[in-house]
Amino acid sequence: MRGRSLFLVVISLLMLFTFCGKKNDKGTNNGDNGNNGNNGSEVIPNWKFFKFADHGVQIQNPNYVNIMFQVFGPDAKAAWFLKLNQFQVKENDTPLNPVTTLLQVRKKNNIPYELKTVLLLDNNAGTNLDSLKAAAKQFVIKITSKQTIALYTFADAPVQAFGFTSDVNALTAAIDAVQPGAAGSDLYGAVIAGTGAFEEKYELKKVVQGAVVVLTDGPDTQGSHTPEEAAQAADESQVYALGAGGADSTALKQVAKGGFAFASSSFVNKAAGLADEIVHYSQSFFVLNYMSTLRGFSTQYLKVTIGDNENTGDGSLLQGEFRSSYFENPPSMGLYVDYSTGKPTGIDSLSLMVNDTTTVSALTMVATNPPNYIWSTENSAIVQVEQDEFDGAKAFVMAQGQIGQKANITVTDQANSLTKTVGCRLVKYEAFTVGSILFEWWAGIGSGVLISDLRKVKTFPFNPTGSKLLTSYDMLPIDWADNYGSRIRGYLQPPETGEYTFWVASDDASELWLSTDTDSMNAVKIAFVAAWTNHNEWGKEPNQKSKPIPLSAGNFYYIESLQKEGGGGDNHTVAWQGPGIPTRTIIAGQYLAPPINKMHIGE
Ligand SMILES: [Ca+2]
Ligand SMILES: [Ca+2]
Repeated sequence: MRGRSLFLVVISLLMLFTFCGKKNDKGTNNGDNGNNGNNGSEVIPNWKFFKFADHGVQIQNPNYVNIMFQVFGPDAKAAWFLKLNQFQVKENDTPLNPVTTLLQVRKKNNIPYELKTVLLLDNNAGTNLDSLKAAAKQFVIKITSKQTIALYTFADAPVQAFGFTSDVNALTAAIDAVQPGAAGSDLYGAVIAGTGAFEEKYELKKVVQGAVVVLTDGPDTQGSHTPEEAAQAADESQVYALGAGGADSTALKQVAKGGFAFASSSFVNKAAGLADEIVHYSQSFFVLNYMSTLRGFSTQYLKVTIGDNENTGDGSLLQGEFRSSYFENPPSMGLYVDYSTGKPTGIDSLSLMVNDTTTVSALTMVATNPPNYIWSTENSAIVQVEQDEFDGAKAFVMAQGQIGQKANITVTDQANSLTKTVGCRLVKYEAFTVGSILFEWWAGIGSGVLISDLRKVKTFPFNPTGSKLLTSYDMLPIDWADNYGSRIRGYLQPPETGEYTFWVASDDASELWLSTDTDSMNAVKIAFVAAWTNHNEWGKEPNQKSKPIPLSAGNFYYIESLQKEGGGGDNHTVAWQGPGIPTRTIIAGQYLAPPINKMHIGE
């Protein structure tokens, strides 16, 4: 971060398709044919036994359902080779039509996926370190796309030699640099540290899986942890072990549910084999994606099975549910940037603050193939574009030029032969100060009770009667006048990334507008009061509540509400709920910032 705050203006995170956009990434196009991206000629096992591991159902606007799971075969081996036509999906016990719903299977190359692998290298004194290092190097050289590896050594205690990286040269150098350590081998401690080095995550915008690989040629002699402790830590994770001569095979089998190999010779080849197993593991993660025809507020039930599955017991059936509350018909086929329900055609232009970074997201609507995005810029001296390493649908746009300069950015979905260009214009950098929001009022403008009665006033919006800063999104005091209109506006900075719901309450009518960025021109009406409510009465009219709106932590979004008072009581309040705001709460000043040039008004 630079001296001043750097905004990541993440606009619309509805990542209906969030796919890898890496060039020449094998298996990226055409729905992933089941190859592991590593060796296309690999023999496909003739298994008849399959077991699901459920990672949940997630829905996306306008009507996408994503079922996330993993499949294992006999002996808990990863079933990496399954194809779309081997899965059967039922909605409410009715088989899904795979054609009309555009049912697709997506794997790691088509989603924002990261495989984190911890390589634990035994370096206690007396170890045949050269042999273990050769095996470790053979392992890291087989790194695949979307995989990062961290290196730990364990003699007296586990020590991180290199953090998670996809840089094979750096890992190889780190392996070469490992020196013999203390006499004791902290094997169990290493397994505990390795399994604790990552956190698995199953969200559409980010899937993280982890694996641990132990390379050792001796037992745990250090003794600070028990084999039971190691087995308990390993139970939560996919642990693989490779033991050379002298290794404690009983102990390793106990912790290595992912796979265990014992080799006194051909140690290096076995390490490469483990690398393949781990890739299979990552390839056995599936997302079934389709466009549901179901609508309405009901809970819908899903079942997924695999044809000809000899497993009829535990894990043979995957069950899930979702609510179709906000499902709607999708817009026409095309490539959209920053699509959202409030912005159904996405954006065509973008105002960028000089020296600032903005995040944009591509979406192919009604894709026939899992998309494969490439981002580019017309002029990198003005606007630079950097594609997200793990989520190719996303790009970081950096304004490098001068105020007033313009340049286009373009995203191409190669898999669906679609292109979208967004015009970028550089504007002045603005720094926001959180803590309050601007309240403006127009007095003596008649007894009308509609927002149109405020809008038609000549002094609206540029010449309010007065203004002051509010320390929360609540016009206080209430019931203070008649025949006036008010506007509360500024910028909202959510504490976490996720979907937020907003409510507006007012007397008399009101409208609540929210932008997809800091530009007020991009604001859309998300909620309103048609008649009037009591102070902080949120449920009188259904339209007081917005749909869930995806927002990104730390970014600023322009927010504005209008209110018109005729006579009697009067109030004007906005509340929200979402990540970090567990219950519906009037928006506090710490999440609000007033417009730059109005900060000191009324103080
Ligand atoms: Ca009044
Ligand atoms: Ca009133």
